[in-house]
Amino acid sequence: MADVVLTEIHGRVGLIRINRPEVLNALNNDVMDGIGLAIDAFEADEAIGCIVLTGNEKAFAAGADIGFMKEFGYMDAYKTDFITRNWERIRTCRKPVIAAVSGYALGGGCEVAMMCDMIYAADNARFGQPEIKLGTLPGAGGTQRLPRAVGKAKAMDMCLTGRMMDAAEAERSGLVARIFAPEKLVEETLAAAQTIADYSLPAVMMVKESVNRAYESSLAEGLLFERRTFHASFALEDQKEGMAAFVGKRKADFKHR
Ligand code: DAK
Repeated sequence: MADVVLTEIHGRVGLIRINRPEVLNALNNDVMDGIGLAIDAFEADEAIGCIVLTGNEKAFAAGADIGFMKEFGYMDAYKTDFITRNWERIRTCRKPVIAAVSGYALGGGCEVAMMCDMIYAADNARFGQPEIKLGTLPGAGGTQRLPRAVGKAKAMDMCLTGRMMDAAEAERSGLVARIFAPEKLVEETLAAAQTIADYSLPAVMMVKESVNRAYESSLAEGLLFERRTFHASFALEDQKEGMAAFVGKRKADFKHR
């Protein structure tokens, strides 16, 4: 059986590829465990500064594996903490994770993309939360992250009708950061990830932590968190190097300290 999750290293970027093309990359425990293990390894590796999660040209992931969950009862789901155990690892990663989405990102696939720090999409990308058509609802953050990304009106529309949003609408609505041609998606995402990975890793982690606060606290609390983190950045060797390099009109040589 082929590995359902593949990894590659490109410079300071760790690439994770979901690999179940026969079922449009439907997500099961093996896939989610594989993504978690890959993140564990890239997070522990000092030589990695940014992570990219992708699928193939036809599908990022068409959702959780429907065949696997169709016979589940409430007790099975509750007692085994269904999917939650291995679905939270992307959220807890402290290095930036970029989703590179081509083709379908539906249900759990859309939710996994939204767990990442940002989404770059191919122009053929289709996003949706079609769980309503299956008699259920998004269970991995879709009803929470989608309204934060696209606003209540579009989130309600997507979750209640189960319709798909194309890449242009997703970018217009704030779900997607940038759009590329499908054949350029991974290359361009890796290039952006490399740019991020070449900056000071602790500064990058502070930016990620600080922006995420915007979602989880009031403006006053978020501003205080940002201010304290900004102050803390003056303890970085890389801050001294970055500013000295600017004044000296040379390229900064960050040591990630
Ligand atoms: N699961 C299993 N198999 C899938 C699949 C899925 N989600 N999506 C597609 N496949 C399989 C198809 O069954 C088909 O297999 P064969 O018939 O060839 O054996 C193969 O992939 C190719 O699919 P199609 O023949 O259907 O391809 P089309 O191009 O005609 O259509 C499609 C593409 C994406 C429109 C269609 O496949 C589709 O509607 N797929 C289902 C999309 C969907 O409903 N996704 C949401 C699933 S529910 C949780 C976390 C997450 C979740 C739940 C809980 N917790 C943390 C608690 C998530 C739930 C979901 O995602």
